[in-house]
Amino acid sequence: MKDQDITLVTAETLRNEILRHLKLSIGKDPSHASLYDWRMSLSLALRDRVVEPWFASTRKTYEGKHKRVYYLSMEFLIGRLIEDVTINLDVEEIAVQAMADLGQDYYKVVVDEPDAALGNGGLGRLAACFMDSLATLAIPAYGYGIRYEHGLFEQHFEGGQQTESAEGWLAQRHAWEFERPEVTYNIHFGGYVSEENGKSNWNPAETVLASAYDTPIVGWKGQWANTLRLWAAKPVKLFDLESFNRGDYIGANAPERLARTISRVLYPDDTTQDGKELRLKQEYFFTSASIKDLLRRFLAEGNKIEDLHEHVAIQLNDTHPAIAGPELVRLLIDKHDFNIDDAIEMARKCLGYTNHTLLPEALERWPEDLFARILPRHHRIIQMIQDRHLSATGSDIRIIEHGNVKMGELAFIIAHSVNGVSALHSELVKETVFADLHKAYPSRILNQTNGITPRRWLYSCNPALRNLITDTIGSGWAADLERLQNLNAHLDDTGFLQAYAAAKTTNKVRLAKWLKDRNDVTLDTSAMFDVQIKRIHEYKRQHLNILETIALWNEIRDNPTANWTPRVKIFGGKAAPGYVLAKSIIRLINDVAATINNDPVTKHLLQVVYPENYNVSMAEVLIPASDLSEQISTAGKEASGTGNMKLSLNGSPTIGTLDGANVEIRDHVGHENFFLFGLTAAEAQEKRTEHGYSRRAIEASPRLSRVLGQIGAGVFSNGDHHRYSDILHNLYEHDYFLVSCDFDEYFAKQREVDAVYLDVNRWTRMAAANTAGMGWFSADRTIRSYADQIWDAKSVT
Ligand code: Z16
Repeated sequence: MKDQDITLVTAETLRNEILRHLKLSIGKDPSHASLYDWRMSLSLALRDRVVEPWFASTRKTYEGKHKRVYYLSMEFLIGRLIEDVTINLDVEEIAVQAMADLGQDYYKVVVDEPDAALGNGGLGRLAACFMDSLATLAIPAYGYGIRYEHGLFEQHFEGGQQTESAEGWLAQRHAWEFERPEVTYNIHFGGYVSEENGKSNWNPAETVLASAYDTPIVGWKGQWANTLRLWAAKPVKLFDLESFNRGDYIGANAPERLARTISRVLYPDDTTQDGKELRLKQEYFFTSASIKDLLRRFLAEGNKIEDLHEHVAIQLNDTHPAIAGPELVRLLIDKHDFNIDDAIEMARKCLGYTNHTLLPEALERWPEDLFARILPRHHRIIQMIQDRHLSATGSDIRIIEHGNVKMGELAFIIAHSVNGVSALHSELVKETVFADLHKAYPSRILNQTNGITPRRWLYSCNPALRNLITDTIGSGWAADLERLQNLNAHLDDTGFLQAYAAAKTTNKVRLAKWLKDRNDVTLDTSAMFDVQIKRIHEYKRQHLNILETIALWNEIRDNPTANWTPRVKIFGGKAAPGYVLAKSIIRLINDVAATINNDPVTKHLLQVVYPENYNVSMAEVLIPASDLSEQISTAGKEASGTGNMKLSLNGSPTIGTLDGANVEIRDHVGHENFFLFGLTAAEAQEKRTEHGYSRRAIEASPRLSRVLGQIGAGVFSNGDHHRYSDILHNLYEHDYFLVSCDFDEYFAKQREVDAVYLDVNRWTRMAAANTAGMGWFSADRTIRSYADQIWDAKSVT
């Protein structure tokens, strides 16, 4: 690929473009412009520079009749875009200069942008990383999702407890999108199915409009741009004038209210599904609009419907869009005269399904009566898909069972490919949730280990390390991350290690300043920054971490003059609003922080900080500053993890279990550069069959018994003995996640971490070896693998 002229821009031209937008798009004079006005003007000027490569990409795709990938996802957790676009267009210095010439601080403008937080966690962020890599690899692709009015809730702590408030990213104009009022589809719900001359007719009861908003996603060096198309729900009829004329002013607004509810808010549960009607409507709403849209594009190009699979690959990001299968079958039958068998076969050739979890509470199932009421025609089509599956395979696995429509089984059966997201997870998919279907379709399950975009998660968020890497191995690594291996030749070079440590210190100082400004806490930047950032969940075991923190505190107090390694324990993450035990864990962390941070005996050695409202932009500050990455989930429960990859890439060795992608990270960075502890997935499963295992483990551990005793005695709750009885009860009586069983080994491994950290050279070498070994985890590698093995899609050169 050769660089296009379009990215050639000077500070002067960019400055003039910003001024033009300030005047003509925002309607402001420079002397009266607010920070918001400057941000809008800069964003619009940058967006202009994406439009040419965007058009060029569309044109090439069309002219070359290239296959397109359609990535269907309920969530796209993209975060901020100014820095992302600037870096991808390679104009950061120019942008800084242009803003300075206008008397503005570019970085102040960057952090004024609200995060686009249209996702809960890993699954949504993965979709965003994939969009970045698809554009970088010049694979023609569309992301399809929902334009939620409110993204993930904002988290606050009140007396240490999580409260939530609505997020409002669209309260301000979203500078990056193009509204497409002409691109709309009618989406139907409810009603009944009638039969006429052997044809089924869906007579829906309700209709809403899906209206498109496009955001261009530009790849590395501006060589290619794809589209993220998000659907907003609007009323078919804006306003009920009849009601209004009757004097019914509330009733007049009813159609509007009903429709807009559908794209109003992102469901805040990551791994539980609550079977609510609105959620099902959201899923069908965006899936149906997306399928109709891709069919329209395909036919508009003069293609024959029989060739659909040659031009279209549809990937289902979890089961949330699994209704795409029956919807495509329905449209092929009703609009294109396919018979049911050919329609199913065609749908299968187009569809792939990615599984992201084994947790039973996360597997989507809909009460059959609800499902049949909202989607009566699809209900019947699913029965037909099931009948054909049963007779073709002799399997007895049903999609509809015990009055439930099971979306995992539907997705598995209607797709030609099913993949897990790490090697271990994919094996467990074969052995557990889909064991029987795997027997019926033995070549269907593949592994595609997750990846992360190195542009956002190293190049952009960690300029100190970025510059050192480029100085050491040359440029070009950001789009060819395996080149980081060239750092291995420098791991015994003292000058390199000193520079590496200096880059880490720069990032720790940046974080310390950020926390000072935000929360007025002071960090000792020579202490080890020990970081656990992710959704709060029992399986991720933040409670294991905080229990170990208490045990360490005890031991420092017992022996305050020993050679302790100073640590700052940093937590970040949100709990689902309805997840009571997770919220209890949050409160415990905050309570422990309040006690420990005020202890004059230990405060210079141990500190706990938990900044509220963890999100993508907070991750961009925390990750480069981390020394130690906590990846301590119960083995067999974390499908992959991607934060584990970001931290290791940024020179933060892992303390972790053999779970998800940790297994592969350890293999890539070297076993000697990874702090392993804990039961394996198989041992964990075995342990659960031993009666009374948790109480026995607690009684066998004086250290853990002491900690649990303190919590029960109210040491961290002003003498309240009951505040944490839920957690304590859970640990003593069930402990499904085996906190008690892994505790001692975790504590011991942490002391090993302490010892290595005191040896600065050894630690820095380990950190640098992590960076050097992580190239394989680029999402570019992941996307190439999907393109080869699942989509049969090619880069356009
Ligand atoms: C999610 O983020 C994930 C799984 C899931 O069922 C629902 C949501 Cl919202 C996560 C997995 O927990 C994580 O291990 C994985 O890395 C990530 O999906 C991307 O695959």
